[in-house]
Amino acid sequence: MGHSATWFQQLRKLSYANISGGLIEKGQSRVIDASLTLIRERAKLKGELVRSLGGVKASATLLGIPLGHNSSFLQGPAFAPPRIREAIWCGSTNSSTEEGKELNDPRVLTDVGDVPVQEIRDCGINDDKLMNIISESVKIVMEEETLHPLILGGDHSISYPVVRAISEKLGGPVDILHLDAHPDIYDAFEGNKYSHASPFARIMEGGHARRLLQVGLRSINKEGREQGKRFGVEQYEMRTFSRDRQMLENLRLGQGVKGVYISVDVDCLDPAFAPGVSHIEPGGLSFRDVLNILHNLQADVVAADVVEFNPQRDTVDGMTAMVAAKLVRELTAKISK
Ligand SMILES: [Mn+2]
Repeated sequence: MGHSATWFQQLRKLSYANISGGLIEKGQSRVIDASLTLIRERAKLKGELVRSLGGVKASATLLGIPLGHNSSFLQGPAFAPPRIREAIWCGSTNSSTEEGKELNDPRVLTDVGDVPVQEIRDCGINDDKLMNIISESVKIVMEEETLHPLILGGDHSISYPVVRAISEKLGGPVDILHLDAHPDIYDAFEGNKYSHASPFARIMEGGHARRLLQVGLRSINKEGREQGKRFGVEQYEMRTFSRDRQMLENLRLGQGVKGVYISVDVDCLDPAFAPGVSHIEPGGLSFRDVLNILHNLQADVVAADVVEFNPQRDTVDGMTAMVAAKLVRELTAKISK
């Protein structure tokens, strides 16, 4: 990333020298078109494959968004998608989900690759545009009606353009189940409205969610609680989890809206279960707590994300990669129909 910053500085110097803005913009749009074209063609192919196999309403479709620069602390989540894919298909376990869905069946799980975030940024494209490209990529996947996005983050900033795309494409708000140590609802963080600490402020302002349930919270300050009240967020903190458990393990969501979106920040888990995250916050959920919440959730889950896995902080045997991969596997079971 230091490399692209340097390259962009060079580009700017050059553009001050003699290159017209128009020339650079034209080049940027060609790169954007190429990026979207690859996702579109892969989505078409996977959509055709799933249709030809028949009998499917929804296949979970992996779309990686290797973006880490909106993190306030470490940027490692940019490197997560390939590590998660590797762990999903790792030979140490079989390809069946806990409730018996077969992941190697494309009617259950398919993949359209990554949004080439670094390549796009390397061309000097700013975050306003990048967020639109992410939204556009999600909508392209959804053009194939049987393909339902399952997003591999990336830091949590990606949830805003993803949820925006989903609610725009479906034509109304969704309910969101958000598992996280943090509410990520700052109006802006260190001046960045796209910060990974702010996506849910953008989502709620935009009217993209009706209900937002936050579960696993244990690092929340005055602004986090005030913003929560302001947007009518249902915030469940770890300090009262033993009291809330029964209810949270029997949720029913999404009636009267376009569906349910699940956003899982890996740091919702206690660091004993998932050490490979940027913000280590003790006192979190167990992996089984999370699975109980997901398995028992009654909802039409239309899409989901798994974010904030930081491979640069993982153990040498990639334990958190396996944790993130199992979250993806069990979310696949939830999405596919
Ligand atoms: Mn978090």
